[in-house]
Amino acid sequence: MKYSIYVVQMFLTLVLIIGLVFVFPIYLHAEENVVTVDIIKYKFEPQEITVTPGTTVRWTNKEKRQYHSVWFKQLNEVEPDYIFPDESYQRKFDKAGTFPYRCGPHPEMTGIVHVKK
Ligand SMILES: [Cu+2]
Repeated sequence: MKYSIYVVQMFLTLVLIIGLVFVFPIYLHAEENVVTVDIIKYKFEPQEITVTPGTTVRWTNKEKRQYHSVWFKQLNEVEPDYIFPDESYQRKFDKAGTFPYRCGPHPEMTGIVHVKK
C-alpha cells in the first residue's frame, strides 16, 4: 500500500515537471506574436490586417451588449461560438494567404487577414 502511494507521488511529480518544461514555454511563445482586432459598433477594427506567418490574431468584443462571431466561412468551417462583451476569440495563422471572415449574426460585418512573409 505504501509503495503504491509512492508510485502515485512519483507520477504526479513527473507530470508536474513535464508540464512546466513543455507547456510553459509554449504559453510564453504564444504570447510573443499576437495582433489584436477590436469588435466595436458592429465593425472589426481594423477591418483589414496584414501579419506574418505564425501570428496569432485575437479578436475582442468591446461592445456593451452585442455578441458577435468571427467566422471563416470561406474555409468551409462551422461558425464558432459567439463572443460576448469582454470575451475574445483567437486563431493562429501559420500559412501565407488571404483569409476573409465575417460575423455569423451580421453578414455585413466582414474583415480580412492577410498573411505574408
Ligand atoms: Cu456581429
